[in-house]
Amino acid sequence: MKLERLLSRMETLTEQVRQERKELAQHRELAIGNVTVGHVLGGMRGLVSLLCDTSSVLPNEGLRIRNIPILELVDSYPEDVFFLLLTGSMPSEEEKAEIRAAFAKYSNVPYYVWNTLEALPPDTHPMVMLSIGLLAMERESRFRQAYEAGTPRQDLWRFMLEDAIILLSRITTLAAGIYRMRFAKGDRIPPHPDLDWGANYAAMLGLPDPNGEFTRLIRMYLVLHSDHGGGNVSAFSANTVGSALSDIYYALSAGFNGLAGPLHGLANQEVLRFVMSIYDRFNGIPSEAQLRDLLWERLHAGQVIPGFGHAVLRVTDPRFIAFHRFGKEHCSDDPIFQIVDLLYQVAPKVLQEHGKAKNPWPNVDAASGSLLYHYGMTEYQFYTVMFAVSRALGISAQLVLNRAALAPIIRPKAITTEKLKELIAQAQS
Ligand code: CMX
Repeated sequence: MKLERLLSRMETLTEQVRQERKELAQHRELAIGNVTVGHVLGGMRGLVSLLCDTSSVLPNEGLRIRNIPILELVDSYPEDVFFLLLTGSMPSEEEKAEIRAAFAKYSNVPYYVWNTLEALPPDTHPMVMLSIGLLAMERESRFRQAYEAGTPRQDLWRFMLEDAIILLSRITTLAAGIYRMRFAKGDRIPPHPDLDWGANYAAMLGLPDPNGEFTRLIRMYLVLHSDHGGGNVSAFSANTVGSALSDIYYALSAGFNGLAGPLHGLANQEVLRFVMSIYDRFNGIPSEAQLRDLLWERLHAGQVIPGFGHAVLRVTDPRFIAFHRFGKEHCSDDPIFQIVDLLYQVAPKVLQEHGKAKNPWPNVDAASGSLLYHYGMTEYQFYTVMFAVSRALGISAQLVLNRAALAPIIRPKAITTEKLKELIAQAQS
């Protein structure tokens, strides 16, 4: 694998990170927060207990990748953002060429993966196909082979990086192949070695793109979804699996299985299903009052408003802002986008009045699907695969960095209800 420039950057970075961790470890007794009963009952929400340097999510601002606000990266190429996630700086022109070539080099998916996927029942969810496709390729993991050959722990990050590049190189081919197979779009379109990662993906999906707008959307989509800190379900699950020295195929598949949940990545599918149901019910675009009544109806029925709210964010998600701007510019006449736009105006007010959600503002999933739909990707069961392909960038970078830092196995301690009651009684007496 010809990655001399990236490898040399990573060698320096690895030394730095290990030195930094050693210095931090000298303060291991310093408390940075309290664990409360609320944390134990509330899915650890707000409990600071993970280290993640690829990106951070600021409640009042949103995502920063290596401290760069995400809105400053919307025109970047996703493979350059992978380089940024991994190393902390944008690649030079030479480094860009190197990473682009590496992402193109391994883009052919082995035949046995297609055979495995073709054997599945035709109504299998595309996320299941993606997860199975990745696991089927696990036999090729260079990391596992290196581990079995007795490679010292200090050097394993190199093999995690090789696996990451091969996997990223292939995942767009795999995802596009799943799209065409699952939704009867015709033969698979082979990867084109001269195209950048995003353009290649757009081309392999095979949707019409006469003026390159869809390709631009895909590149932006891949960047916007690339990472979101370390505590979200998919990143946390993948890193937990990776911390047991499972290779990237096991780890990413685990993370994606979490992404497939409706409270996480599947929300973009749910948003489109919801928007389409609004369109069908009103035979077009509802009035503001009609939409407000419908949202209340949903809340009274104990259902969430998909695409709104967030576990960390307390403002409109900047990723939503980027998609919304793109929609305003390119699809403002599309009724599906118009309903998304109307929801943006009405839903926050309803959620505020309802008073439960801590964040009434739209998240990334509120607009992304309507844009894919506009360009002909009407099969919304596929949308979480789009999300997963993008998130593979950030999670892979996190997995490589955790191996470079020699991060230990993740093993929090659980407590029984009985013990919790005992502690509460003690505190009260
Ligand atoms: N509609 C209705 N109720 C909502 C809501 C929404 N969009 N968002 C939050 N609430 C409710 C919660 O269900 C919770 O109710 P209970 O107290 O009855 O359990 C209450 O408000 C408080 O929740 P919260 O602290 O504001 O939010 P959480 O951290 O518990 O959950 C999230 C965050 C994203 C799961 C939630 O906002 C939600 O379900 N949103 C809709 C689904 C969605 O868009 N998910 C995509 C998130 C982005 C991603 O991770 O990919």
